[in-house]
Amino acid sequence: HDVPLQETFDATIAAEQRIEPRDWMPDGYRKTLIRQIAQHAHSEIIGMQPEGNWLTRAPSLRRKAILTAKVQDEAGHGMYLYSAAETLGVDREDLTTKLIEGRQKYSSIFNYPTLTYADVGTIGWLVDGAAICNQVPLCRSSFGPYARAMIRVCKEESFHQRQGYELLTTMMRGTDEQRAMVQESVNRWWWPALMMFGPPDDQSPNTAQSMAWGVKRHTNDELRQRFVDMSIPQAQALGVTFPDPDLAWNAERGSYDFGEPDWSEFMAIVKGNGPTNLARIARRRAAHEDGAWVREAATAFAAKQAGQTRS
Ligand code: FAQ
Repeated sequence: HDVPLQETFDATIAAEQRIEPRDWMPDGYRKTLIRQIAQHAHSEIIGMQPEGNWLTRAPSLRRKAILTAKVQDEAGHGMYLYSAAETLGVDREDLTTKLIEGRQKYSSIFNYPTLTYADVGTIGWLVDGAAICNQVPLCRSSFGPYARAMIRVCKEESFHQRQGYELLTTMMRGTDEQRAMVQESVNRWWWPALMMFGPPDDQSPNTAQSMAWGVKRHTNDELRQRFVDMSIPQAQALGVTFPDPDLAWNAERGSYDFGEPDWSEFMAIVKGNGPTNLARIARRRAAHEDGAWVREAATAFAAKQAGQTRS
């Protein structure tokens, strides 16, 4: 009764059921998941740096506690995601090596500097907002461990998004100088946030296959549009504008029209030539090297424990 492996896989995908680590899967499916999950994990880990920059300068104990919790959550997300990638037969150590050697990508958004404290709020609102928009559908991704990891990640990202928006509303109730600081920050982050969704669909080599496999549930442009539509009322409530003269309600489509992000800037950043790419990787490399003694100690301790169990 041997059903060919490919047929079983195709039937599982067609029935909207989950592929699990021990199931047979095509090499391409495994490869694309490793690529996407590793890139996602690296983004969470590198993503600690821009906001971590403000930990020692948060304006109050409350803000510092919130920001510390958020940055720690990002580390946790990286860990769940590396674990999900490991179920596909790769090793976290190897993925980290690829990241610090520039052989695997991380999100373009983390290659911009955090120049003012308002950036902490804007990142929460727009960057975590974009991340949620992209990741909620990934809770239905066809690969079980990835989809399950996304559920908890999304719950935590919702808290991150709220803390950012609440921070900005507090600043908007402050002085003119604080309001100007929020608007200036939003001006810098709006276009990079739109680029998080990836290249336009007609320039996205992976989308069609990833949709067919149920790895992705929507195209890059669909999610970008959804994000624009949900962000505009939030901006109005906050009292800020987005730096796009082409933003306009399109009654026919029931959506907002918007301008074209600068894709040459996106390509430069993805290739490693953004304003902070080198510094981000150098910092990650130093943290990894400085942590070598912890890994050695943990390995020695585990070996000792294993020895004791045997005797
Ligand atoms: N940055 O064919 P596609 C967070 C690459 S949220 C850099 O469209 P795909 C939370 C892409 O890898 C951020 N590279 O690719 C947080 C591919 O290159 P490759 C992380 C990008 O995979 C908040 C090439 O361009 N979230 O961390 C980007 O079908 C605050 C062609 O692109 C995720 O990773 C980009 N923006 O679609 C943490 C979500 N876009 O690999 C701290 C999961 C594309 O062939 C603080 N990932 N590329 O060499 C995804 O949903 C997808 O991978 C996309 C890209 C939508 C990002």
